[in-house]
Amino acid sequence: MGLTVKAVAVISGADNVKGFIHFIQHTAAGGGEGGFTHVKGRISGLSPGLHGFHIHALGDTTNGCNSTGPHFNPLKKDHGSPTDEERHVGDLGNIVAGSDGVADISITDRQIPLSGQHSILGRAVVVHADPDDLGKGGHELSKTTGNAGARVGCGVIGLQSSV
Ligand SMILES: [Cu+2]
Ligand SMILES: [Zn+2]
Repeated sequence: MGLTVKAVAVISGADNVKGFIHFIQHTAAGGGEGGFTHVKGRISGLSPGLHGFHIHALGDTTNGCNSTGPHFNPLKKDHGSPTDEERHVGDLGNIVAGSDGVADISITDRQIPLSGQHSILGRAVVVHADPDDLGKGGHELSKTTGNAGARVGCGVIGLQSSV
């Protein structure tokens, strides 16, 4: 079993959007290929339905979620779905809020480590007003943002005790 690193983001934003997102990195034994990060949490205060969900490049919330920069994209690729070869590192697809406005989140991804060159620590996780079209909507923003609309909630990803 490899090392574990933990982080957390406290989500806040427009209206009543709030929640917690936990990140647990499972490093492959020996530190090589095969590690993954489990993203788990709950966000409330959303409109029912799909909401784009991404890691943005900056942990700067001085102007709310608008100052968190673009999607984290160290490999200079186009926007896509988390399962696409062509995707931003920060592309985590959509989360789904129920009729009560609550989204329960559980995502496993191999491109968002909490250590090393492409670490997401100190960056922001952002939830959007609209669905992410995963790069396939044919809109002028599809290949950069998935045309997911306003940033309704966000939080900076900070290191958490791994004990
Ligand atoms: Cu986003
Ligand atoms: Zn993207």
